[in-house]
Amino acid sequence: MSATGRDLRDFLKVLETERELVRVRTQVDWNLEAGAISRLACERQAPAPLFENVKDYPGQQLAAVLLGPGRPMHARLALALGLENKAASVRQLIDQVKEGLRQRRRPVQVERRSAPCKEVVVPGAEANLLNYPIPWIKSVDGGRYIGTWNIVVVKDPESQWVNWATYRCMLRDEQSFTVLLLPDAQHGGHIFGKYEAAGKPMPIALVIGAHPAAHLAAITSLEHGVSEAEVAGGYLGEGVPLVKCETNDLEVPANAEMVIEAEILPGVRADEGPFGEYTGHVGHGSKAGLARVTCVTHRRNPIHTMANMGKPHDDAAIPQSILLSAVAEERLKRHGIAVKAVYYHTPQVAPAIAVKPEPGVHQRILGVLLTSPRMAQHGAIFVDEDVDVTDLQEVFWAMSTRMHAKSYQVIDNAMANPLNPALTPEDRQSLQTGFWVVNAWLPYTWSAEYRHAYTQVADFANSWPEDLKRKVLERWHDYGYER
Ligand SMILES: Cc1cc2nc3c(=O)[nH]c(=O)nc-3n(C[C@H](O)[C@H](O)[C@H](O)COP(=O)(O)O)c2cc1C
Ligand SMILES: [Mn+2]
Repeated sequence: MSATGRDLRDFLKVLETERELVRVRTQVDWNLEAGAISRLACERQAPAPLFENVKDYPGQQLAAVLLGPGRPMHARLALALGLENKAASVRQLIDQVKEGLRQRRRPVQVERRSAPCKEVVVPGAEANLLNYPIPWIKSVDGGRYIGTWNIVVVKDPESQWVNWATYRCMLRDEQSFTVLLLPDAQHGGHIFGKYEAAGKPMPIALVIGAHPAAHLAAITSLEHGVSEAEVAGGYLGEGVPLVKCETNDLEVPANAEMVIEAEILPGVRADEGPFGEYTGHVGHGSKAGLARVTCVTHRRNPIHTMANMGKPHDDAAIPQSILLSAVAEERLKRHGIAVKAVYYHTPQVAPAIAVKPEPGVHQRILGVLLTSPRMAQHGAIFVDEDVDVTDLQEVFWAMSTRMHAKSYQVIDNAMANPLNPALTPEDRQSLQTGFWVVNAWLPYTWSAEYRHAYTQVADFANSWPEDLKRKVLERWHDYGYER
């Protein structure tokens, strides 16, 4: 068994031991209060709250911002990935994710009688989603959000490939909720298009409260055909137990806290949003697919979960920055491009990329990023290999000192992400926008003499002979320094 255990409850114990979880015993209202507390917890890098006493819902709990900003920032993500050191560096986290992506493991099928998520089975006709402490997170949101830290499971009717992803889901009434499906950018939306063209409902399973390894797989940007269940096994270090649904042939993590089986109706759209988003701005409302519940199964005294996105940082940005960086490094490597490192300070938006400047290399990288959904939606920042892209201060230093005004580029007609707050009214019409490229690297065409005269870095590493540096490092504490 991995260090973080097999289910959400094991993980909560790990968080508690590591002082990254607070049990909130005071009664808290699901209506805005839980949202306000968990947002402030993100902004203060305070532990994740586990609301044990939710108004109107005795016996049920609500866990918020499980992988949100901790101390240090990525502490809870490090623990979710099975690392013992919660102070693991961003670089170590990206490498751990890459290891999980390489070491995928097949899921293990389990019988329904040994699946904790089936302890209570509520048939569709009796299901009432208002029986669960679904939070209204922010005042600006369009409703109560049943799915923010969830896994939406769907099957491609053509290839039978199963996709897991996290798509926000808003409660509509006792037996229905909306699912935000975007046909161009998501697998879920693309697959739904196939059901809808055939006039058929799309069966889905909305999974709440699985082990974080499963949620991490669901939010990793993977290509069509890759099994997120196997990637979850890679992150967990062992095959994830799956069990069949009651009313469709999908499979779900057997030890999840709750599974809502439903179908998304063809040709039907309902109001969805607005919703406070990972860009730190509120995503506008639109029309979304409508899911009708066919069955609810859950553990006794289920623990519900919620994310709380907002102005950095939040529990979407923390995991997704690391996951996307790992995926981008792997994908660029597969295209034969030797980048030193990629890091997303805000996921999906504008990666910082360290690469040795060579003729054409930046264009080749842009070619890959711009044709991979979610890889780069606003822009890209290129720096030299000596810059640590995970350190915002270094990236900003490179931008401020090495970028020539004339090297700034704009690429026209890039795909627009509707959540981009900088889109003009015209961009929103055409769903196209400009893509900016910051070239914060020094031209490789300059001679060695010119570089030596004007571009030497003045820091500890570059300004003294090796033997003197070694001596200073060895004697550091002798000088009276404690750190
Ligand atoms: C907390 C959280 C909420 C998310 N909500 C959405 C969402 O509502 N819609 C969406 O398209 N992506 C959302 N994402 C991002 C996707 O889950 C992620 O990009 C995933 O890899 C998409 O999978 P897909 O490629 O199978 O569509 C969310 C991510 C997180 C961490
Ligand atoms: Mn996918």
